[in-house]
Amino acid sequence: PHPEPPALTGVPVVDISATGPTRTPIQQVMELMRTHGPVLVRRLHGRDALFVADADLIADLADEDRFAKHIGPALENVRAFAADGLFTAYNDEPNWAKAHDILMPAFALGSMRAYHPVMLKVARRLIEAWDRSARAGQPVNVPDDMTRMTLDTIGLAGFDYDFGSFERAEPHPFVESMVRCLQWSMTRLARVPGGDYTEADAAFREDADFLAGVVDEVIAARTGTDQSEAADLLGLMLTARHPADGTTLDLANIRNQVITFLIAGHETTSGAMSFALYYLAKHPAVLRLVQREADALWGDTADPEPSYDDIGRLTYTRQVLNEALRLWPTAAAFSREAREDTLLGGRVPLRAGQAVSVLVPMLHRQPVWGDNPELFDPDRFTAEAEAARPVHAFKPFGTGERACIGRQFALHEATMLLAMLVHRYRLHDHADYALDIKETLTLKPEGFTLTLTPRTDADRVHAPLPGAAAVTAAE
Ligand code: FDE
Repeated sequence: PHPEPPALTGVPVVDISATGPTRTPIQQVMELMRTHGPVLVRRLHGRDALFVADADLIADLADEDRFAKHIGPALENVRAFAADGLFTAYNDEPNWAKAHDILMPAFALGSMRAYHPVMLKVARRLIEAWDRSARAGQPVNVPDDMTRMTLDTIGLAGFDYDFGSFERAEPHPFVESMVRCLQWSMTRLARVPGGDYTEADAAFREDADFLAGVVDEVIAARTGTDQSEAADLLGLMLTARHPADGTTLDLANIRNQVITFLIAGHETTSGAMSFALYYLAKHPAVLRLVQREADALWGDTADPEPSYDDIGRLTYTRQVLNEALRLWPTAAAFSREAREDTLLGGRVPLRAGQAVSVLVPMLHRQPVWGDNPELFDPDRFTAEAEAARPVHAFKPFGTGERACIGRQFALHEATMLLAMLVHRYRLHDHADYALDIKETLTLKPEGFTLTLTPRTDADRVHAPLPGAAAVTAAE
């Protein structure tokens, strides 16, 4: 219950009550911005939401002294099943800082060394499944399989729990419930006053209870044995004491964190890998460059054993992922609030606590990205290009102290898998796939399938990388 915001002079107000929100609210606001510009108020049944994509305003919102994370209506809805987990905790809820301090070390870059073997093991499950499809000449459903891979990875790396997703024809029931919970959170935003939603709410309750039940099983599999010391996230949560007061996280909060990591750790990452594969399938010249990078590391080895250090060497593959995350940041919006009454960017008046939503895909299409922002071009992420760009122009992982804790985890997992896939397969866009983006709070290319054939030694590039050649020439 914040005071009425002041009238936003000069900011267009777009009332969408007549058409209503679509099933793709992010893409809807993107369209509104293409017409009305990168700062607008979306009005729905008298409720106003301020959206921004302007690079200068977002640089201002990144100022932690004046702005903080805002738990908007969407995250309030997610709180109905993730409560005070890291993603949905209020800034001043004591469990946020406590869990953040306890879990940060587990997500530092160096910790990825510990997760690497598990990530590799799950990558191989996916490859086994894709080999079978390739032999049978069957297409693979990219987002479905990426979701299997990321769920198994976060389950095993985080909690030593095996969802066994590749042994199932349909997604794990946990995923189906989770997707419905996220959908409920999203569609609840579009409710009409006076509507009857008892059925939807009852179905949601059932799904939320199911999620909690699975998580309790995960936790029970651990407690009672003496593996609680295990060096994964769950082990850490069960045993690590906060440096300041020596207490551990309580069990209710641990359950919320496990749900949070399972949600945050897999839909976003699988979407990112799916978009990256989509762009590779559509851009053969880029695909050849990623293949060349993988070939330079692993040559003709049919089953390479990527090392932890190899992943750091896959710089072009990482650029491809970044460029996919630029065009389709899978966590497409996040919200900030003013700590005190202020003028955003010196021009938009905001009251303390008032929300501003950052529409990341449109930030990533602003003029700082050049005059052809729709073009997929991984060279936007060379070290030089990045150094030349304002730091706050790229925000796929949010901003400030509430930014994504899982960033290194996601990037390590995704970079390794992409490189392994392009090293192993030729990708065929057999259905001439037209991008169709599904929104379940996160984004993914719905119905994107590929057919695969194994690459042979003759397909592999035996020439040195262009960078290496340039160094030799300079010497
Ligand atoms: C977080 C995050 C974010 C922020 C949000 C706001 O602000 O509201 C973002 C934007 C993100 N995240 C994004 C992303 C993307 C991708 C790919 C990812 N992400 C991934 C991941 C993985 C994992 C495990 C994760 N992720 C997790 C997470 C968490 C826990 C969080 C919360 C933090 C705090 O503290 O708050 C996040 N993430 Fe992420």
